[in-house]
Amino acid sequence: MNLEEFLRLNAPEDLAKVAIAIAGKSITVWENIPFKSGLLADVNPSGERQKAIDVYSNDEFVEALSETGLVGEIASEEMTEVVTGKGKLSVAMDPLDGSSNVETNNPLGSIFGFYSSRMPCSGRSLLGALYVTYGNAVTITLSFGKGVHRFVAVKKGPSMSFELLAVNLKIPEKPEVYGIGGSRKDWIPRVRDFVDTFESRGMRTRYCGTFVGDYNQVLSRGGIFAYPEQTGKPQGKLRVLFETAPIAYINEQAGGYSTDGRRNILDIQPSKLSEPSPAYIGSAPLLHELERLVSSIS
Ligand code: AFP
Repeated sequence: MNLEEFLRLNAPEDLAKVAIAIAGKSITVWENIPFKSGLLADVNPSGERQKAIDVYSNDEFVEALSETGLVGEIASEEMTEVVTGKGKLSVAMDPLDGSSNVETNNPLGSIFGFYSSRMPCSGRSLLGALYVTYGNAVTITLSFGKGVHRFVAVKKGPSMSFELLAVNLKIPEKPEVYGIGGSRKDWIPRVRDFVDTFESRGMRTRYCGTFVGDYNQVLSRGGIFAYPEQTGKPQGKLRVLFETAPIAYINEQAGGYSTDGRRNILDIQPSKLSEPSPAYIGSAPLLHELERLVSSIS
């Protein structure tokens, strides 16, 4: 079954159309990474001036979303203001997550949250979320409130099709991997102490430096991805609206839990579009334990 067929049966029509538009455009973005990122600085098939890959992917997804006619607001990590349209949906995106990994060919990603309210708003307004990973294959992982499902891009004739890879993904409760961003010396002491217990629990470190690449392996293997509160950087790095709330939504649909250390990430009400927050995301038992520990700071 492909993405279109699956969504026709399992998602509201407007969200299905928007997700299909994103899927199509993700292939264009992926195909253009070597050209638009400067990897092949001399080779630019369209002959246009080299654009930063972030700006390029932002413009491509804005175009795809706008063309659906279903979107009222688009907010992006790459834009200071929302782009408005005539539709009802609000879409927040990180069009190219992990772009500093282009040179090393680590996985990259794109993240989308579909909100029912005007932005900024909390994750409780999410109607669904989707992320693309550009790794050894291009995959889409999504949820529209009825479980988490994954699709993989395959060539079918002259074009690409997203075929169903897995339904109802569940994050294992037993934690196996951990990836923590930022600098260890700057993590707040309670986080550092908690992370120090991981090896003795049989967990192994895994970190690629792209949020969705790192989250993807936590979803498959169980464990935690975090970008913690740090001394001198109490809000961490990742943005609530574009990044952590959409992934927290998917993680919750997969049976996991996500916290900023004190409350569910989905309950954070950002006051501006690009507001960051500390983020700890993963297997429910481990994440509840972390929240108890961090929130007990007097
Ligand atoms: P870039 O898009 O600038 O590469 O940042 C990626 C990111 O926002 C997120 O994808 C990673 O989890 C996080 O940064 C990694 O940050 P550190 O390099 O500070 O660990």
